[in-house]
Amino acid sequence: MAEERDAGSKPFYVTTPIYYVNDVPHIGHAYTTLSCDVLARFKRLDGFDVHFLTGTDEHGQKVETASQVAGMTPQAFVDKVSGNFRDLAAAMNISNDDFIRTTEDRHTAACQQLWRELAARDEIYLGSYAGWYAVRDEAYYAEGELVDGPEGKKLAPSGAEVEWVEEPSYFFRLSAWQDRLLALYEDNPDFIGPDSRRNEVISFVKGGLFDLSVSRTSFAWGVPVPDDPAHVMYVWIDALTNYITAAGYPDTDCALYRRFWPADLHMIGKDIIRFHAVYWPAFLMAAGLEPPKRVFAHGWWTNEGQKISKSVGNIIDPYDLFDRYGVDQTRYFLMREVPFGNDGDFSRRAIASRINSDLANDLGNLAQRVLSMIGKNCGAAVPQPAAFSADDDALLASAHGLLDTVRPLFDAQAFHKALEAIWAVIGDANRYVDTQAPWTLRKTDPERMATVLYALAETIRHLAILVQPIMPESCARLLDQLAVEEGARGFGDLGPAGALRPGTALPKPEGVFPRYIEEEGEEG
Ligand code: ME8
Repeated sequence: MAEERDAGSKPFYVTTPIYYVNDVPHIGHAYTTLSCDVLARFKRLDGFDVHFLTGTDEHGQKVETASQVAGMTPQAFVDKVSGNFRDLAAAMNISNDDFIRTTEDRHTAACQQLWRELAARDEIYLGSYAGWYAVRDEAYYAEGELVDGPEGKKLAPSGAEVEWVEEPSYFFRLSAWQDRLLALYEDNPDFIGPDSRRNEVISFVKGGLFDLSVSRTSFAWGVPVPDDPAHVMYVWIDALTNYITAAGYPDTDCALYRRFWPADLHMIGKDIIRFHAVYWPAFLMAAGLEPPKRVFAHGWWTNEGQKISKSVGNIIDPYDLFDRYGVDQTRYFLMREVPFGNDGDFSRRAIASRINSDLANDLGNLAQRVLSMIGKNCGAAVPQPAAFSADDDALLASAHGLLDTVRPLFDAQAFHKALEAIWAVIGDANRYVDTQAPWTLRKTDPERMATVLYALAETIRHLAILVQPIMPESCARLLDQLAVEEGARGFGDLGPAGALRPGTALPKPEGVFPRYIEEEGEEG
């Protein structure tokens, strides 16, 4: 169990949203999952015991309808399509520890226990719902929230179609939680990130909360309400519960739950902040459970300036990006291009430019120049340095100091800033190569050349270790070329303690970051 696994290190539990299986995985899903993977890998390298969860949301009206369109039973349909999300995770090198499907027995048990707990505490009552529902969003909307669509039609604020629903329904007493939710946000300033989302949630809650309909009777594809099988649970109470199911709930005494709940971070897109930052902590507190520590909502991608949508037909297929640009290159681009938390635009020109300038020119060229000079001039082994000059010390100090700079940035999900800081050191190292000109030292002062190349190799070791969370494959290749053993690639190996040992034989260097050459006819 978890405790046996790693009793000494600190736990870190990070989750992605669970994705609706009816959709084909696209860049948006890839983005959320990737950001969690980057964080999970960073934390593991930093000595944490990480539990990283992703999975699929398989119940509800939307999925039921999709199964009917496919001419399949809902169960056969979800069994078939949930694999798409598992495959995407594998294809982009995602290091999740668990993959949850809401149709699993462990999840039904968790949902029903949570429901019983809420009912026993009088947090749920039977009534009837009459109002608007958007199947695409699986969300209820008040009349005042609707917006005008074409031909006088009323639409959800997201643009989704709404239908009038009237049926018996259980309600959760959300209206009673306003003050306690505001106190939660007040007492935990980091509970919601970024700040713009925090402000949005606080003003929504200050505006007053209505009791929330939490069951449906007009379709059957969901978790049955305990003792009232005419009702299935509202898909969001079912979906949110996945985060505790995967921590072992209802067994709150088990090692997994005690170690990992409350979760450190629920990563989500901005579209589902209300569910995670309002409903979910209210459900948990109402059931006597702890709310998560933090919810971070990232922005949305557009494609060459246009909203991504199936009907427009401009969905970005992540597999297409991996084939064309490479998995690590795509991972780097997604984490570097857009300030994390803001909306961003995908363009072919932007990704090609990142690949060619940041990866091929900056990091790739640095590694290639240094490693091939060592290969040719230092007997293909780590060179023996003499005394370091002030310039050498300055370069090494910037490499040694990087972890302290980037750790708080990763902890704040400011991935773009962390990469900026790392690339600043890459810039320093490239300038250092130019000013030290080891190729001229080769004849004039071979000892000095060895010192310069050593300082550079040691800097590259730091860079490769620190960039591993973003580009695991490429960094593994760089570290192989520096003959850094697999067990010596954690953040504990940074600094002088893990320094390269002079005389260690090095393999033949090879380029890790090729330039991207645009295909003929490709848009520039
Ligand atoms: O909402 N840009 O699932 P979902 C960035 N099942 N991210 C995007 C995006 C875009 N254009 N489009 C989608 C659900 N996303 C529920 C979640 S959790 C308990 C239940 C990402 O399949 C973003 O993270 O609609 C968004 O929150 C998620 O996909 C929605 O996935």
